Amino acid sequence: MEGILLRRYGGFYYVESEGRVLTCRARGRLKREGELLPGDRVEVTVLGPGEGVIEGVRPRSTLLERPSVANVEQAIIVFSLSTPPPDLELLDRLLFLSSVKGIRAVIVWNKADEALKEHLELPGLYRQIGYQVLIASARTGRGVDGLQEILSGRLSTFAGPSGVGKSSLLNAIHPALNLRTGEVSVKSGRGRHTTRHAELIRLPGGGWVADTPGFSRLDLPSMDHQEVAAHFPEMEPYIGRCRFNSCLHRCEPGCAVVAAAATGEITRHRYEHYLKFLEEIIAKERSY
Ligand SMILES: Nc1nc2c(ncn2[C@@H]2O[C@H](COP(=O)(O)OP(=O)(O)OP(=O)(O)O)[C@@H](O)[C@H]2O)c(=O)[nH]1
Ligand SMILES: [Mg+2]
Ligand SMILES: [Zn+2]
Repeated sequence: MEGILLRRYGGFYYVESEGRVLTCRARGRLKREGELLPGDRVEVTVLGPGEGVIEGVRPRSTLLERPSVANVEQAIIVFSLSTPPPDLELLDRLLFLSSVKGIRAVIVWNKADEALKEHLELPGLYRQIGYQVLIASARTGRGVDGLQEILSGRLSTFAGPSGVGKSSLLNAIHPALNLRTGEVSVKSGRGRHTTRHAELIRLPGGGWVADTPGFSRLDLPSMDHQEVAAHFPEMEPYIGRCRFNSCLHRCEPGCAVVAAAATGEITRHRYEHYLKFLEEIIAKERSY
């Protein structure tokens, strides 16, 4: 039988198959670290009522690390319009990584109920670049129906810093989940890392979502540095209009991207993050 691995706990694997959850063991090499991850499509032999054994795993369409989830189609990237204040470099890293991995990204701006004025232009700014953007509040319920619709029928993962309200949003969609949520520390303004491991949750409207622990650092993947610009959608109209074909849009003469960043057609912080990511990826290439 076919199933989807929801989570691993102790030596057991919880697999959803034909509408019920089986408690499974895994055979041989599948027990090794990293062989089976939440989101994996697995083959199961049923042994008894509610019990089975995992015999094999299908090749993955996508793989995310930290936290590890297989076959993710869509990343729900959550940031707060109040506390913790949005770390735009982390947001741009998440958008970049999703693009490189071929995973659709949706940005959710949460805590709209207490949004600070200085963050109010952010949703519009990212929408204009072409990202799908949702304004939400787990507290008032704003945007929750829209989020539910986006999650429906797909395998998604939540991502974002600690304390932005990822678990709270999931609880708002499906109160029976009763996920643990935590206070944002008054002292540091950061979340307290309430969610500790990744697991897949089956949504009542169909689809699965991984609630994940918040994080504040994200490494970029190894890739060809010539490809970096292709993952900044707002640069697309300018690429090809530079004087040199091999232009990296740093300080080359006749660069259309540099010109657009100077006039503000390309947002300053986005362009700065492009430069930073480019340097990081070049440094990675050199270290091989
Ligand atoms: N005002 C307001 N507070 C919210 C909202 N959503 C969540 N919170 C609060 O923010 C705090 C953190 O929420 P969590 O849901 O635990 O955040 P998380 O992103 O899951 O954090 P980690 O599990 O640590 O990664 C809690 O005190 C929530 O009550 C919201 O829309 N508005
Ligand atoms: Mg959480
Ligand atoms: Zn250029």
